Amino acid sequence: MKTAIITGVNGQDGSYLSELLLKKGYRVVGLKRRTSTISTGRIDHLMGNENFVLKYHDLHDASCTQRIMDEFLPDEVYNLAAQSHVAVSFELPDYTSDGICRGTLNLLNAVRSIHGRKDCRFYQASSSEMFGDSVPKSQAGFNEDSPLQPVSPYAVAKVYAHHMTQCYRKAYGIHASCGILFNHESPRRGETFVTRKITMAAARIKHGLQKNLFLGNLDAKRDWGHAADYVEAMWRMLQRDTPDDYVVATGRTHSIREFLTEVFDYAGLGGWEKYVGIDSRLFRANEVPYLLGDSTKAREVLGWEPKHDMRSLAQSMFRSDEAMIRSAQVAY
Ligand code: NAP
Ligand code: G4F
Repeated sequence: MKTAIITGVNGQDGSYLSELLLKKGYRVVGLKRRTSTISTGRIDHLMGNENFVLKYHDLHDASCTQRIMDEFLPDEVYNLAAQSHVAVSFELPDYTSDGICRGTLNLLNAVRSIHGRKDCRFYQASSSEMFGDSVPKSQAGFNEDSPLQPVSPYAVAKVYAHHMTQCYRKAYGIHASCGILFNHESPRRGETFVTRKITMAAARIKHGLQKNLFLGNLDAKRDWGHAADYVEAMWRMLQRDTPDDYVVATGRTHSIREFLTEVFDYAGLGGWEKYVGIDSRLFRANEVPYLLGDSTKAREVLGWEPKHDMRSLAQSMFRSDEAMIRSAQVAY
């Protein structure tokens, strides 16, 4: 039985990746940080699985990282933990950078320390945010060779972790791969990311629980896929004989305005303009205006294909949020 360690196991991606690996017969050691309220909602359904182990860990604690690596001698490590909200990274630049940069380095050092004893493979959660405000040279979008031009503390830190992962691969022969994932969402997406904020608001407006929705920049464009599809690509990267870096994206981009239109029309609310206000406080100090990913390499080398597009994603997120409201109403 293979053992995989997942940092940030209770996050959106950690929960889908845990399900995937448990189905494949892995023992999953999920790492979560301590929080003052219970934050295991996305993984509660896995707690009874005898192959699922939950341990406390924090990106900022190198000794804990090393101890866990020595205890479990994993076959695969997926580094998904991060303060992952771009706007928040402008408010908390030290904390965000320290967790992503130091935390990734702590993990790479721990993997290196067991390298002779164990063929341990490493996955780094790199991000399309690293392309920043640059413009793709090809109409197909950004690929693995596109220049990185980060414009947020979060993205600058992700570039550091990305390059450090490549450095450890070259210097020490560690099987370390970076997935440059474009935005991926799901019904489990955090409530303060724009897609989930929109689907929750539409469901609540439809059921009389909310009147308005306030947003920032509606013109930015994102290449949105489904998180369940994207964790499959992470796993495939670590099954290759040689480590490498891969863009994972749908190859389609849409504005926030288009996502709003899709959700509010699907909800039967008509034009979103009746409900949505613009709040200047939600604009960012720097914006990433346009993201479109060219995942030709992942498709050809990994045999990976996304199953969802923006439309099916938006509709499934709205249905899930509406079902939650309906079940709460039944409970009352
Ligand atoms: P997410 O839902 O925000 O999950 C992040 C996880 O990291 C959570 O479990 C969080 O714990 C944990 N975490 C935060 N700070 C930590 C710390 N100091 N020590 C230990 N754990 C900590 O993010 P996601 O959407 O699943 O994304 C997974 C990874 O992929 C992240 O690294 C993100 O930056 C990257 N990424 C995401 C996307 C995307 O579109 N989703 C695209 C590209 C890259 P709490 O629940 O306690 O906060
Ligand atoms: O949903 P977002 O907060 O996602 P963002 O900034 O693209 O970052 C996500 O994707 C990255 C991959 O490219 C990940 F690395 C990162 O961890 C995260 O998962 O914002 C999307 C867009 C932005 O242009 C933002 O300005 O939506 C715009 N937006 C407009 N109004 C808003 C809002 N974003 C948020 N969060 N909240 C708003 O009210």
